[in-house]
Amino acid sequence: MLDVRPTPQQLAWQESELSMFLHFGMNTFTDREWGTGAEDPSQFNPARLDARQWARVAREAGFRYVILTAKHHDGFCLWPSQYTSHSVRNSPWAGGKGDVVREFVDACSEFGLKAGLYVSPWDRHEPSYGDSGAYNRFFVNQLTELLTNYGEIAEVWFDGACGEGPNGKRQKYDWQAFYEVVRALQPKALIAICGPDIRWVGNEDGYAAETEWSVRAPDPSIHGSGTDPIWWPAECDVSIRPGWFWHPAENDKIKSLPHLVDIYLRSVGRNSVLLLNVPPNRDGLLPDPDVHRLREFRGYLDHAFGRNLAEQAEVTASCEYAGDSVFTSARSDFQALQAPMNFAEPLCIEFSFPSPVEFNTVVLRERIALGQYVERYRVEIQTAGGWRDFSTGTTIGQKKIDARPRVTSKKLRVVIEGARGPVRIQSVGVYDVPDLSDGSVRQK
Ligand code: FUL
Repeated sequence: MLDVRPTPQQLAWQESELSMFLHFGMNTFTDREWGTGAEDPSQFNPARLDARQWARVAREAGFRYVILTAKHHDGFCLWPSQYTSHSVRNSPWAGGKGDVVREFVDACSEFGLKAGLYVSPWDRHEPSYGDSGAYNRFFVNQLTELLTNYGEIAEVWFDGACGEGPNGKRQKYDWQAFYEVVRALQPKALIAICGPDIRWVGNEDGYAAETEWSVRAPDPSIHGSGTDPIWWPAECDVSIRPGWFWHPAENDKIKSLPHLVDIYLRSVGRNSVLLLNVPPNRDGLLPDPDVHRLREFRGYLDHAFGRNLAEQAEVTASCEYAGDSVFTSARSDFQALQAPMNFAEPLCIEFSFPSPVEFNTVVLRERIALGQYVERYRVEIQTAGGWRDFSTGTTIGQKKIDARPRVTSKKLRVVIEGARGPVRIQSVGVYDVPDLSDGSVRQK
């Protein structure tokens, strides 16, 4: 039997569901997505920069982790790194005395958010780039600054992009050295994407796959020589705008509420964390239209998932409960409902409502602190002609959301038909989620 479990940091991160990405830097001022590294630091001047506004907006919209691009591919550093002149120190902003990373981490801690940093190994400014040993030392030095001087950093996000060096040579990154410095200086930090703790979902549209395991085979280039399965959960990154950085021409191209909700359902609702990018503008502020959309998004989620209809139901299950307290305060929230391991009978949890209920969405959760096991399930409703499928699926994990056409039924059952080990269902949610086109969605 597989017994692979998340670390406490991975678990907290998966349960948080939503992370915010902040792409901000030289590109914000030059209207580019990838700077060349030849930009003049004097171009960086966010007149009204307010990291507290970023944090307030993130907090109010329900995000728990926020990740700032401390250095993007152009090599411009949002902190006054002592290893390069290509930084805020040589910009007019705050008279060259400013430090965006400092303002960012302070604002995160004030608003109870976990701070993460994106640090691009690809550096188009640094002359040593392409001279592998020298550049790897330079990068470790920069990481050391970031992981020593700013208090707790919860996530380090390594992008895999690796461009051509100025001398025509290709840089070979020393990933193991990068991981070692993170582990030594911030042992609790999650290392994401080109990292051992959080896996890139494989696209930049914000969509996970229907089947999404947090238990995976290790990647030798990241995890070394071991072959045993590891806990390596997925993150879905996507921008609220077409680009990652702010561009004036994209102010009216913000993703619609239905689009964002679809992304939520196909990321958070498929056992992944959604990392949504919201780029600050040239003032150094999150723009009004984006902030407005985030408020709509939060308002919709609160409204849609505010009332779990399963709580009114009588619940029976075909298996033993581990522990004597079956239900917590919410009747649909099970503490370790455990199925027999051999699946002589499938695990079945049945809900009987006092009268027929209308719903269109079912939310299943496994108790992933103890592992991820379900590999096939079926949600059924009772009709005059007998039981019929509401939805069928494969993996559940931290959260699986099945949104389907609205049905009316007096009974619903969740049947776990296949699993890799002991199944622990954390909770079942039954919701009647407002249709986004019918005008029933209101802002908070
Ligand atoms: C990519 C980068 O090249 C993009 O500019 C952006 O930062 C995205 C999140 O990762 O690989």
